[in-house]
Amino acid sequence: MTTTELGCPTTLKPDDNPGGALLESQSKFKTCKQIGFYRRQKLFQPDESPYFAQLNTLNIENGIVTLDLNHQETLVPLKLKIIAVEGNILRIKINEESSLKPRFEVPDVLVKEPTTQQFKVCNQETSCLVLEDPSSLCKIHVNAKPFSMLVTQNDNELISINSQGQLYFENAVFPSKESGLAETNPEKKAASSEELFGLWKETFEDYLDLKYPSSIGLDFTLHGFENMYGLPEHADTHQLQDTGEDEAYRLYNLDVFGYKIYDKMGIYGSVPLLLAHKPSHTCGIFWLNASETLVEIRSQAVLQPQMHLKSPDVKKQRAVPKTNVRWMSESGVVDVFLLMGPTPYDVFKQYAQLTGTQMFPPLFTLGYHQCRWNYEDEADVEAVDSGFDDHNIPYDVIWLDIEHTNGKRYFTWDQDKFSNPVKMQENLQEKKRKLVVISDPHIKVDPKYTLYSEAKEKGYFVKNISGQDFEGNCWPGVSSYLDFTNPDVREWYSSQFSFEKYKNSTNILFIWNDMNEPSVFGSCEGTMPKEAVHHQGWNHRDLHNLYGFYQQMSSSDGLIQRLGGKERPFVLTRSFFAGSQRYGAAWTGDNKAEWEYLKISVPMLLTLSVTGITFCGADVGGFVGDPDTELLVRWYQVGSFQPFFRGHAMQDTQRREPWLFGEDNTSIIRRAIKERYALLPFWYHLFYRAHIFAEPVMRPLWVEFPKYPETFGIDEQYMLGNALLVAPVLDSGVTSIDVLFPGLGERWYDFRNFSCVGDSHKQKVDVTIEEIPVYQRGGSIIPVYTTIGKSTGWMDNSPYELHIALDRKGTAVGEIYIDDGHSFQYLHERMFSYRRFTFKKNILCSSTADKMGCYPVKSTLENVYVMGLKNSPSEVIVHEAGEKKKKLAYTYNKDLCVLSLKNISLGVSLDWEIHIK
Ligand code: MIG
Repeated sequence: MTTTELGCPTTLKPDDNPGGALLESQSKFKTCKQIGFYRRQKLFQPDESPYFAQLNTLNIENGIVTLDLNHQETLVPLKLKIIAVEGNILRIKINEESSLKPRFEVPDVLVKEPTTQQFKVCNQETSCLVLEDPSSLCKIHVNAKPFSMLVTQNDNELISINSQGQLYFENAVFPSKESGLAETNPEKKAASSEELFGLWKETFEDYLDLKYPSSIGLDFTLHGFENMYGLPEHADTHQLQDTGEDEAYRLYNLDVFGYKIYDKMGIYGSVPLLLAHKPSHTCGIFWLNASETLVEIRSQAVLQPQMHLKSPDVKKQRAVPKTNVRWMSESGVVDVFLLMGPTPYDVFKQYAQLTGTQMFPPLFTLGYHQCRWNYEDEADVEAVDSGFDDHNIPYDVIWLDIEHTNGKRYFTWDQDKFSNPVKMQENLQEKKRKLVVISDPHIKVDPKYTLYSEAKEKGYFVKNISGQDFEGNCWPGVSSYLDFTNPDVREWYSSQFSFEKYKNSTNILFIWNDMNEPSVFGSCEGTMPKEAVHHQGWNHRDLHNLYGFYQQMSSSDGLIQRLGGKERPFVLTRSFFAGSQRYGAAWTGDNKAEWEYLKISVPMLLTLSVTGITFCGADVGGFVGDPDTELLVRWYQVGSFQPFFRGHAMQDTQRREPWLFGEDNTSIIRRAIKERYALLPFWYHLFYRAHIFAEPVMRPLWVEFPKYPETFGIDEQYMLGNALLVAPVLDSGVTSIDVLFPGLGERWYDFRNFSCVGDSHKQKVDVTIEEIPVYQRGGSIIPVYTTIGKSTGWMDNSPYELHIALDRKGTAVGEIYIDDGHSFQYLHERMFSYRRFTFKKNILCSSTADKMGCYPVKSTLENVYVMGLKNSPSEVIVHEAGEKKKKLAYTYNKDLCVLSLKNISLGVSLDWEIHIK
C-alpha cells in the first residue's frame, strides 16, 4: 500500500489517487479466478445434479409449496419453497433445513411480504410434480431425480432451473463434495487445498479472510432468449455479453477510481436483476442476495428439428437460442423471483411491486447541478453562483464536497472557509437555489467530535472480529463506520439531519452520500473486511452490497423527518442495491474526462434505468482529468438529455464552469442547459410516471420497440419516455452520425425545427457542434415551458406550450403533470393536476388523466404546434367549458406541414377542445 492510501492527502493529482496508481493493471481488485467461491463452484461440474426432490414431503401451507431436497452424499437436507406471487411472479427459495450457522436473508429490500397466490397441484407422480398458477397460466414442473424445474407459460418452455445441475450449497459440515474437504474439523485440512479452495481461509495480496464455507449457486436456462440486460453496475455495454467459461459479471460494491471501461468487474453498486428478452417475450430473474455475487452468462444455439418436415434435413433445422445463466453468491440463501412479463413494462411493474418505484423527486433536482471537488469557500460559492446569472445560464443547485467540513467531520463546517454558512444559504435561497453537501459513512475517530463520541458510546459502529469498533482509513484519517444495517443507527443518523442537530443547515440543504460501498483505504479491494461484524452478528460478507442502500435510506428519512414529513428529500448516492430507487438518485462515480467515458455513460445509465434506478446520471465533463473543450460541450449536450444532470470535477483539475471556454462555447452550453429547462414539464411528467407506473425515464430502444431485433444491441441512442429519440454525438470531430429511426411505420420529426424526417429507417444525419440530434416520435405530445428563469424556482408560473407530432393516422397523445414541485401534498392532499391531451380527427382535446387531482394550476397554455398536419386549415376554433366558441389566429407552414397557434391563453388544467377545420 502507498502512503497516500493511509494518509489523508489534501491535494491529490489523478496519478497519485489511492486507486489511481493502479489504474492500468486493476491489480488492486480481484479477477474471478482470485475469488475462492468462484473457483470452488467452477470445479463443481456434475453430469447431473446430486440433489433429488423428495416429492412425498410435499406440503402446501398458505399457498406456499415446500419440498425436501436431499443430496446423494452429504446429509444436510435443503428445503425448497415455491411461491406464486400475485402479478405473474414466481418465488423460489432454497435454504438448509436447519443449519449450524444461520444464513442471512436480505431484509428491507422488498417493500412488503409479497402476496401469495394458491397453486393447483395438477399432477403428482412419483418422478414429477406439476404445479399450476391458475391466474397466470404458469406451470412449474418439478422433476424429482435429478432435481430440476421447468417453468412454462401457456405451455411454452420459458425457464429451466438446475437443469445444468449447478445447485450448490456449502455449509460448515459438508463444505462441498468436489473439494474433497468433507471435514468438520478445519484444523485437519491440508494447507494447499485451503489455498486453492479458500473454504475457511482466503488470502488476496496481504489480506487474510477467515470464514465458514457458505457459498451458494444455481443455474437457469432461458429458452429461446438470447438478449440479456441488467445486472448493474458495470462500465460495459447495455446488452450483456456471453461471459465465456472463465469470466463473470461481478456484483460487489467497490470504490474504483477511474474505472476501466468495457469490463465486468464490480463497481460502486449492485442490482441483481437480469432481464431476458426476445421479440415475443420479456422476463426477469431477481436474485435477492446481498453478498458478493458472480453471474455467468452462456448463450447457445440449439438446433431444433422441424417436426413438420418429412425427411430430417439438417439444413432446415431451426437454430433456437437459449441462454444459461449461473448465479453464484458467497453466502446467504437462494431467494429468487422469476418475473414472468410478458412485456418489458410488465417486468418493470413486477420488479417495482417487489422493490418499489423511483422516489418522486422535487422539481429542482431535475434542473442543472453544479459541483466540484471543491468549491473552496463562501466567496467561491458566491462567485460561481453569480457567474451563472452573469452568463444567463440557469442552474438550481451548487454542491459542496468534503472540503467544506471541519477536517472531514461530516455535519460540520470548516470555520475559516465557511464561517457563515447560514448567510451563504440565505443568499442562495434568495436566488431560489439549493445547496447539496456531502455526508460520508466513515466517521473520524476523534473523541471531541460529538457524532463520533455519541456513536461510539451507543455502540453504533461496525465491529471487527475481536468485538472492537472497526477502524479503517478514509478521508478523515482513522475512522469508524456507522452500522446502517441496525435500525437504531439509521434512526439516530436520520435525526442528525434535524435543524437543531445539524448546525447551520437550512431547508435548502440536501444530501450526497459518497464512499458508501463502503470505501476503506488500504484494505482488501479498498472496502471493509468481510469478517467485520454488523448488527445481530452478521458478517459484512453477508450484506456488503446493502451498505450504501441503508445509508441512503437513512439520509433520505432524515431529510423527510426534519420538516415533519412535509417536504420531499433529495439524496444522491454512489453505492446502491435493488430498491435504492426509493431513496433518491445514483450516479456513476469517478469516470474520466475522455470521449470513451462519455460514450459509455449511455449504456451504463440505460442499464440502471431498466433495473429500477431511473434517477441516474454521470459526471458531466468527466470527473478525472481535464476535458478538452469539444468534449465538455458535447458532454453538456448529452447530459442535458440524461436524468440526473450534474457537472462535476476532481480536485486539482482546471476550473470548468460553463463560461470559461469563450463566448462561442458558453453560448452552446447555455443553449443545452436552457433546452433542459424548457423540457422540464416533460421530464417531470416522466418522473411522475416512473414513480406511479414504474416506467423508466431513459429507455433503451428495445424497450420501446421490443419486436425489432435491430434495436436490441443499441448503445448509442435511447428514448426519453416514449416520445423523444436522443441520438447523441459521442465522438470528436464528427460531421455526421448514423441514426436508426426504429420501428415500422413510425414517423419522426426534428425536435427543434419540427421538420418531418420520415419513417422508420437508418439515415446518416449531419451534425454541427451546436447541438445533438433529438427527434420527436409521431403520435406523441410533449409539454414545454415557454419561458426560462434563473432556476426552477423562478419558473413556477411559466406558461406552457405543446409540441404535437402526428403519426401516420394523424393522431397523437401526451400528458402533463403539475404540482407544487416540492412537498408531499401531491400524495396526502391530492394537490396535483394530471392532464391528458389527445389529438384525433383534427381535434385537440384537453381532459383529466386523474380525476382525483385538485391542484389549482395558475399557468396557462400559450402555444400549440402541430407537426405533420397535411392541409392548411380554414379556421381554428376553441371550445371551452361554459364559454362561447372562439376563433383562434393561426399560421400554417406548408413546407414543414406545421400549424402554429400562439398566445392562446387556455387554462392548462381545464377541459377544452381545439377544432381544426
Ligand atoms: O475518493 O469527495 O466519487 O465525486 O468528488 C474521492 C471527493 C472521494 C469520490 C466521489 C467524487 C467526490 C470525491 N470522492
